[in-house]
Amino acid sequence: MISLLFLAFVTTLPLVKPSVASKTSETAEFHIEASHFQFEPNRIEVREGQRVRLVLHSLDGVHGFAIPEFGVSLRIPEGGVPVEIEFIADNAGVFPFGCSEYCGVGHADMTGEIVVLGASRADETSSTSELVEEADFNIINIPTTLQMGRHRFAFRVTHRFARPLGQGSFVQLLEDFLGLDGGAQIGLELRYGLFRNTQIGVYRTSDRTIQFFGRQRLLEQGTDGPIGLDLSLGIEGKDNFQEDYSPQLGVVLSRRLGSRFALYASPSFVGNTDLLSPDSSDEEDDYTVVLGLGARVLITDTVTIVAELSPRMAGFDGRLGDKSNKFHASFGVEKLLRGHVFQLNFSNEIGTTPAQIARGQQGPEDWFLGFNISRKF
Ligand SMILES: [Cu+2]
Repeated sequence: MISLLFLAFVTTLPLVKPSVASKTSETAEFHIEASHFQFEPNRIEVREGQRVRLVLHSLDGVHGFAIPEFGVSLRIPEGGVPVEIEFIADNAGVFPFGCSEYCGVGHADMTGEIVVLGASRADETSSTSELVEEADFNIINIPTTLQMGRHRFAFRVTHRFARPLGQGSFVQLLEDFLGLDGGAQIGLELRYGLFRNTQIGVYRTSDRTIQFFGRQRLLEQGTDGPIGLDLSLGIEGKDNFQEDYSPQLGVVLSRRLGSRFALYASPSFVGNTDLLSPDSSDEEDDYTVVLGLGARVLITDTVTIVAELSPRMAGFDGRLGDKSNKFHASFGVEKLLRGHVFQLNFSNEIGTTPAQIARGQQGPEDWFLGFNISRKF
């Protein structure tokens, strides 16, 4: 500890700004933006014993910033003038920070946390400022528990090539350029942070389905216990939300294990899934309970392997008769690049909305190429 302090002391001695690269790599630097009523980012991750430099500025009025655990407390002036503070994260754990200057009605919401990873885990940890396994709001199709800042936007494109990868010979597939010539199911999604823990959005797929959805944080891993828990609500309708409405109600459970692995379970009820029965007088089976299961494994600082399965637990079981009632499965690899998440994925169906996944689709066992791109604003 003494030697660490000494090292930290020595590395900060030359206060001339352009510091040597090897020295800056010792210090974890974060730029934090304060505004009514949030910090962005509101979660930072460092290693135990690491020197941390925070550069804070306000987007509007006066705010404060305090991490009681490390004796950090300072005032952030209005007008965007940056203020800096340095400290050593000499204790492992998850510690809250918050605004220390009363700034209005949402003042109490201005909180966040600093994750200090224990020395035993330090070597397997990246110095990235976010927990990258929650880089996006969806694993592939099913939701994660990633939260949005209040009044922030996110945009997402989903694209599923309609040509099965296994159809015809490999040469034919190449001739069709891996399915790029065969049409696609394309989805566009806009998401908005209504409150700090509440997000809403709208998603439209090119078969003219429109879904409205919302997600509410109930529990946050670390702060509230060992898991993250969100409530998820939605309704989708076909023909531009004109018919065949499917209400959706579910929860999303997440569990991060270390800094590179996360597991998800998302049981949900999807109504009006059996559109094929000629007369829906038998309403008892006109719903499906889907258990969405997902995993993310961080391979490098910016590359994640993702996978999900959506087995049906109750209700309408996919297609009628002898047709396949396979459940949705998908896997992919995603790359975080300059604020965008690019994901290349393979799915056994081209459906992407909750009702499309619950209903399933007819057809032989096959796989479809697709990609997702998302961007936060
Ligand atoms: Cu405040």
